[in-house]
Amino acid sequence: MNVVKDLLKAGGTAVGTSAGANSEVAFLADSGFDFLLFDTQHSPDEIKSLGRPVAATRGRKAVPIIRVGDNRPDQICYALDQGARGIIVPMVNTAEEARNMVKWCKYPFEGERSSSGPHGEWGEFKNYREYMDAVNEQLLVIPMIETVEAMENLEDILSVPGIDVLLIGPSDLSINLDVALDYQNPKYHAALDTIAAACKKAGVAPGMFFVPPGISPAELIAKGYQFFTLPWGGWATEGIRNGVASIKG
Ligand code: 3PY
Ligand code: MG
Repeated sequence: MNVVKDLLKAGGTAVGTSAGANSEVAFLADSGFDFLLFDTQHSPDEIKSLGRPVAATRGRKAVPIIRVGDNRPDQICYALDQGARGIIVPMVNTAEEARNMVKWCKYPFEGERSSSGPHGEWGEFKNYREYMDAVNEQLLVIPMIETVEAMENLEDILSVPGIDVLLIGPSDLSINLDVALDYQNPKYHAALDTIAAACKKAGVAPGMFFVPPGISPAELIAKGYQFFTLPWGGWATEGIRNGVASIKG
């Protein structure tokens, strides 16, 4: 019911791309990506404007995931109500913040999510309890690790039940490690390795919001990373150019 969840559990790699309210969502969701990441922290999109684009993923491969602007119950509730099948929260620095995130993502009695009826694509259920249990099980809960404080609390954060992916904010992490945007710095790579090792021990998938310049997807996968986004524009342009050239010569 959630291909990303199944992929990660099987030790595979989930590759997604960024999408927004004005993206060609149906096209992107059928292009082979495992998930589409709708960002509301660093984009002009408001969470409540994402209902239509998220609905456009229904029946298609890619799972819609929304990044909210802050770790707040209202923001997480709005994103879930748009039909998100995964929630990303930025700057989760402590175990308590991670516990709150999980609590606001899950229906009772695993959490405190408020009900407004089924939203999104979760399948058919005998009754509402079965639906809520399925969503609690299938929803991707993805806190972001972006600060030194979060690095110091890494194991505590990872011990919180219900976390599927621990997602690095590549630029914020580099800034907070005082190696701003220096993605080749040994200190940066040491942090990536520490996070990957801690995730492996905890049975949580390590992820990167985007693949930083100068680091290849293969390098990330070799480090154990299982979840990241890649830009799609170059591939689309090349494919369309080839298609048009095949007709016009
Ligand atoms: C970061 O690089 O810090 C992110 O959160 C990606 O937007
Ligand atoms: Mg960030």
